[in-house]
Amino acid sequence: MSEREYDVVVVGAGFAGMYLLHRLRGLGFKTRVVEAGSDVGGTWYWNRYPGARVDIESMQYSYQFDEDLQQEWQWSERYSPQPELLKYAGHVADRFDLRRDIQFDTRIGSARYDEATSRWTLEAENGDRFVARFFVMATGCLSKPNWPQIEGLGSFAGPTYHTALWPHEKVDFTGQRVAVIGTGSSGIQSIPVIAEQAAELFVFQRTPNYAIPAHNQPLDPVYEKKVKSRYAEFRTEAKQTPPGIHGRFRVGNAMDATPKQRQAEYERRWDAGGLSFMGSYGDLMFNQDSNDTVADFVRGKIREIVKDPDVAEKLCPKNIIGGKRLCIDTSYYATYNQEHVHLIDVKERPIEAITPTSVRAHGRDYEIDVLVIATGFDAMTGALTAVDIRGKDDANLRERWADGPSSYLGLAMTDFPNLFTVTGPGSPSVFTNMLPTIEQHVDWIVDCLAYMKDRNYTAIEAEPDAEKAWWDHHQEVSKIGLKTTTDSWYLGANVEGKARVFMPYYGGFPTYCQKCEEVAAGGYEGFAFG
Ligand code: N01
Repeated sequence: MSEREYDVVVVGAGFAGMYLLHRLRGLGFKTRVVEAGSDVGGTWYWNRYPGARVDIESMQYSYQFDEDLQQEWQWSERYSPQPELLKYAGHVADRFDLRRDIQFDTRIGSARYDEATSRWTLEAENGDRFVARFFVMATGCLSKPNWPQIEGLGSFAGPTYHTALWPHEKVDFTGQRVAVIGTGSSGIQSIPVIAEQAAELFVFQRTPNYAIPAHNQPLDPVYEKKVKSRYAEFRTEAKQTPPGIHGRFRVGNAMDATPKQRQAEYERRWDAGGLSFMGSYGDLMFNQDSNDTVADFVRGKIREIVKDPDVAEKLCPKNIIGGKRLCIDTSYYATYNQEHVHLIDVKERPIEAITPTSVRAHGRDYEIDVLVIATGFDAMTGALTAVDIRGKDDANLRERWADGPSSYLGLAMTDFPNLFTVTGPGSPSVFTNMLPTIEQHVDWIVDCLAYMKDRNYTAIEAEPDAEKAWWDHHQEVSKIGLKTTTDSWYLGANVEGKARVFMPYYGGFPTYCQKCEEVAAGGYEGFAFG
C-alpha cells in the first residue's frame, strides 16, 4: 500500500494512456499511469482471441504524432493481427521509455474529488492511493466485458473463455467440441479460426450480422511507400472525412443510380473489401430504400456462399445494414459449409441453460468441451462506471448516468472538475478511426492543462448549460438517419437493464474537431475555471 502525489493520474495504458503520458511528460507534468493489465496495449492486450485483428487498415491505425515513428514502423499485413498491434504498443512504450511511469497490475476501484484542495484521490483495489490535481479516464470504449445472463453459466466444468479476456497462453481447440455464443465482430473473427481446429463447433446465434470480406493480405510495399512519401498529407486528408478514415466515400444517392450501376458499385466494393463498402453511396445510412439495396446485395452474397439454403437464411440479417457495427471477416460465411460447424438460432428460443457439460437449447443438450463467450462489452460507459467516481458534493457518476450518460464533448462532465475522459460518450470515438481520434482528444486535453498552468488555474469544470447544449445537439444528430433504428451497443441495448441512450457522436469527425477547436480558441468556452 502506498500513497503518492502527482499532477496527473491517467487510468489505462492503452493507446490513449500511452500518448497522454508522452505528451504530459513533454510539458513537465508529473504523471502516473495506472493499468489493470500487466503491460501496455489496452484493447490489444486483452482481446487475444484467435483471429483478432483490426478492421481499419494498418497504415491508418497507428500513431501519427511522431514522424520518425510512423516512417520506421513496418506493418506486415493490410489489417494488422492482434499480436502485431501488441508488439507495436510495446515498441512505442520502449521507444518513448513509457513503462517507468506506468504502474501495472493495479485496478482503480474508486476516485474522490476534494473541493477544498481541488484534487482527486484514486484508490486501487490493492489499497494503493494516488493523489493528483487532474485525473483522466483513458479506459477505452470497449473494455468492460459483457457476460450473458444465462442460467448455469458458471457451472460449466470445462474451460470458459470470454473473447475480451482471452488467456495469454495459446488455446488449442484440436479435437475439441466447442460452443461459441455470440456473432458480433469477435465471434465472426474467431469462428473460422476455431473451426480449423475443433472437432465440432456449435455457434449459438441470436442476431445474424453483416460481414464484408477483409481480403486481408500482406501489405503492398508499393502502397506503403506511396503513403509514407506523403504521410502527413495522407493523415490530413483522412481527418476531413466523416469517419476520419482515408477512403473512397461517395456522396451520390443509391436511388439515383440504376440497379445495374448499383450492383456494379457494390460488387466493386465487395471485391475491394473493408469498411469502405458502406461508402458506396452517401445516403445508405439515411434512406431506408437505399439501405435495402445494399442489404439485399449482402444477403445475396450470403446465399451464394453458404450451400445449405436453411443455414444461409438463418445467417441473413433482417435489420438494416450499418445499424450495428459492420463486421469485417475472413471466410466467415464459408465456414458454415464445413460439416462439423453447426449454426443454432437462439433468437426466438434463447439458450435455456449452461450445464456442466453442455449448452442447452431447443430442449437439446449440445455436449461440449470448451465454451467461448463472444458477447461483447458494456460499451462506452461500462469502464467509466466500473470505477466509483465521486465529484463535487459527492456527485456519483454511476447514479448520474443511471438513465444514460451526458457529457460536454465526450471530454468532461459538470460536477466532476479536473476529470477528463478520452473518447467518452458524446464524442465520435467508435464511428471513427480510434487512433487519430485518441490523438485529437489527448492533444486537446493536454493543451487545456497547459493553458491552465500558464494562468495558474487549479480547477476546470464543464458548465451545465454547455453540457446540456452539447448533449441535446448530439442526441438530435443521432436521430438523423437510420442508425438508431437498430438495437445495438451504441444504444446500450446489448446490456440488460442499461438505459437506452445513443452514445457516440454521429456528426462526423471534422465537425467535432471544429467544435473542439472553437471551444479552445474561445478560452475554453463552456468551461468554468477556478
Ligand atoms: O460484441 P457484440 P463483439 N445469447 O456486442 C450476442 C469491436 N470489435 O465483441 O446482437 C446469445 O458486437 C449478441 O447478440 P445480439 C467492434 O466495434 C472490433 O463481437 O445482442 N447471444 C451478439 O451477436 C464491435 O462492434 C473488432 O442479439 C448473445 C454478440 O453476442 C465491438 O467491438 C473485433 C447473448 C455480441 O456482439 C463489439 O464486438 C472485435 C445471449 N444471452 C470487436 N448475449 C475488429 O474487427 C449477447 N449475445 C477490430
